[in-house]
Amino acid sequence: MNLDVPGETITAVSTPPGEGAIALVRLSGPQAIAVADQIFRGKQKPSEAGSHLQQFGEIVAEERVIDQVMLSVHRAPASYTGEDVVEISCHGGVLVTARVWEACLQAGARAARPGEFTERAFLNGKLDLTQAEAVIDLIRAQTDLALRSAAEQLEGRLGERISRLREELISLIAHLEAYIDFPDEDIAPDVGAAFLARLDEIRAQIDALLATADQGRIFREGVRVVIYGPTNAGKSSLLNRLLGFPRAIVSDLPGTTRDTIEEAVKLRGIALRLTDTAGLRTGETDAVENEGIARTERSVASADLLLQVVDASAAKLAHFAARPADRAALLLLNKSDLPEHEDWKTCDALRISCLTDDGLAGLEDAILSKVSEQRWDVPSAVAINTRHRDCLRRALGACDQARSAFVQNLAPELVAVDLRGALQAIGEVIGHADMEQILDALFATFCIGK
Ligand SMILES: Nc1nc2c(ncn2[C@@H]2O[C@H](COP(=O)(O)OP(=O)(O)OP(=O)(O)O)[C@@H](O)[C@H]2O)c(=O)[nH]1
Ligand SMILES: [Mg+2]
Repeated sequence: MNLDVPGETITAVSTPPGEGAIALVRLSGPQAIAVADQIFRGKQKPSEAGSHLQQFGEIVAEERVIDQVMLSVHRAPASYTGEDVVEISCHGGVLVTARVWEACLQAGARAARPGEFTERAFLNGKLDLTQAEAVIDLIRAQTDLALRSAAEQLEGRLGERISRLREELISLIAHLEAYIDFPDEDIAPDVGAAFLARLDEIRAQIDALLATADQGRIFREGVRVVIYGPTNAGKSSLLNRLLGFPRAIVSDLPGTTRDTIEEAVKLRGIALRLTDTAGLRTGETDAVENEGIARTERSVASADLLLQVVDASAAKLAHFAARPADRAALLLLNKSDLPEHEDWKTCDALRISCLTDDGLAGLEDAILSKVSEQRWDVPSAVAINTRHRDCLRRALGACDQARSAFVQNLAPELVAVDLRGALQAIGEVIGHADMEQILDALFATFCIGK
């Protein structure tokens, strides 16, 4: 990718493919208005039109009228990308839209890559990187919370916190450099203590941001709820019940489900990602089952909440107890329509029946109360994504190294090297570093036209 501000004019259909009442074709770049002048016939030429005003007209290519459109010019720098932008709202037929877009290409624009408009906005300083990421989160948001979190990120809340952290680190480094320049002076003990206190404050702030990582994932994807247990316990039946449609095959043959099955569902407004897994069993298994069980174990390991399902009409199995202790979990005694096996008589757990729906309302309550217990439903202003977490973890590691170098009385130069490492890693969150690869990877996940 070219990190210089690109000189080419790009164009894309910014609305989703398919038929709609209106489609939007966008142009951005130094020639955007000249391209529009060539293909638009209206009262005014786009180059003579005021900025941010819409006007009615026709798109004409090779002397033929393609469509009647509304066109607006957004002059640099007051536009989404910071460049000259032209937006053409045409009729939303697939063919018509393609023709308008092709007319833009023929008049000298080139097809935009996914995310290129937002990339230009970033390169022109219109957005920091966290805001650019918020754009895609906003587009993809499936829940109210995800939408709110993305909107706050787009407003720059996360970027502000990261910028403040950077400023504090820069001032800490400047402080150290005073000692590098005057090597004969020892660092006075009270100065040293103040330095450590400031460094610890920075570490605490990074830690606090890191703690929002799970929250961010849950906003974006929903709470991961994994149904697991022995074969034939009724796990797939439960998935189907919670979804409200027969997604998974149910049968009385043990080992029916061999792969993990994942579906999104909203439980009274809270987004869940429900996973049904291959039943755990001991004894003779084939290669496919082994892979299924390995997948089950991976799902269990990444679950936010486990629903352990057992058949309460049958004896407790030897491997029943096997479940991670560090995870929120609910034990469900299924098949409560059948006589209960005496192994479960003293067991204090939810009793449900996927056959009669008995106890399922109580199960929903229990899931929701677990969700609020874990505070997964609490909206917070900022929540970081995986990329941010990676940068912040590196920053924290570098701060720790700086701290131990300082405590060991190593040369201030060495402490400063570690702090610069932390500064670099934190800067990557908002795009303050040399990071072509990160940018390429990030913008490639966008849709074309954004
Ligand atoms: N009586 C009764 N039968 C049930 C209930 N829930 C499930 N079943 C039956 O139990 C059998 C197994 O159900 P599944 O949902 O396929 O069980 P599973 O845990 O997904 O099984 P595997 O995929 O093989 O691990 C089927 O015959 C279901 O009809 C229940 O609440 N009561
Ligand atoms: Mg199953």
